Amino acid sequence: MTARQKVLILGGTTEARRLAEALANAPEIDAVLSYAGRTENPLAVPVPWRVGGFGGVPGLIDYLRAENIDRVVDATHPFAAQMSSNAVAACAATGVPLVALERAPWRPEAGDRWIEVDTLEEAVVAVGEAPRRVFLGIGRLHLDAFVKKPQHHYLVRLVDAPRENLPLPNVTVVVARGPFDVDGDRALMIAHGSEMVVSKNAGGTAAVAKIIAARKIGLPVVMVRRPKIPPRQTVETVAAVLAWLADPRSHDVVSAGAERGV
Ligand code: 3Y8
Ligand code: NAP
Repeated sequence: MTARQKVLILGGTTEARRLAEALANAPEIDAVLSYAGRTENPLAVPVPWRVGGFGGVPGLIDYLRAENIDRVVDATHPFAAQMSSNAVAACAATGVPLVALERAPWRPEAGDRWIEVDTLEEAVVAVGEAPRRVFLGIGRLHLDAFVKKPQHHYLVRLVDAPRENLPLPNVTVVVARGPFDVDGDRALMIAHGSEMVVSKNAGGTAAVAKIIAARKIGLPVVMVRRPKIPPRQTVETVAAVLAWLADPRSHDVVSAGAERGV
């Protein structure tokens, strides 16, 4: 009879929600899912959830100890690099085993016209100088990067309606929460005369529609590569997380990781 395990899921993605759904009925596990509080009404999940930052690495260490967390699953988005980095540091400091649930990046396929860049600042340059109609599928948090290119018309998709005017003079806002579908994104881009798409390489299925739609229409895509994240054990499926949670040896993954010097 193994003791009950308390599992912290760092969430905010489709995979995190699916993991929460899988753990809701797991007999030996008490899961809690954590949101940053970026959106007004995060989707409910069938396990207890919390909203808001922890207060950096020290705050996360305090939370892990105060809540007697036995395992951490980092199921955040590949661009949530600060959260993921904090999780590596806090789990190393407390000895709490950590695994990341992360989807593979998208790779260009036949017919794709990708312009790959390392940062959003490089994406702004890649859009070019001649006025264009650009679909910005990158959310709200990094729109400011495009203020220096007011000559373009931007189609911007947000999870929540903006509370104040966006900093872009020529902008059309679409309020929608994914997952998205190819026909819907294709129709959206055609309706707005989009000539280019800007996207993060999120991977997974819920945001890929705009990439496939751009391929079908023949639009170029400025694709932002993922930020670097410190090394940690990573899996790509909910099933692999369940196997990791069930494996008593993964209790010492932190020490094993330390031995390997990762
Ligand atoms: C708050 C939780 C689920 C999770 C759904 C996934 C899929 C749909 C696609 C486009 C791209 C974008 C954005 C996107 C997608 C899923 C997933 C994903 C991209 C929610 C959610 C939270 C967030 C935060 C939000 C960011 C923004 C990014 C919009 C919930 C809906 C662009 C990323 O307005 C804001 O402040 C939005 C902020 C971080 C990126 C940015 O920089 O603006 N996600 N998105 C999480 C929290 O508080 O911890 O509200 O329910 C989750 C999802 N968004 O349950 O199925 O798994 O990736 N999210 C990107 O990929 O580029 C939209 O429009 O094509
Ligand atoms: P980030 O830049 O890596 O994190 C910034 C700070 O936000 C973190 O240091 C932490 O604050 C807090 N935070 C982030 N994720 C959190 C979580 N799940 N629970 C509690 N606090 C969290 O993160 P981000 O890119 O803004 O992403 C925020 C959330 O949106 C995450 O849940 C992520 O999974 C989700 N999301 C992001 C994207 C994206 O494109 N970035 C896409 C889809 C979903 P403290 O230091 O105070 O702990």
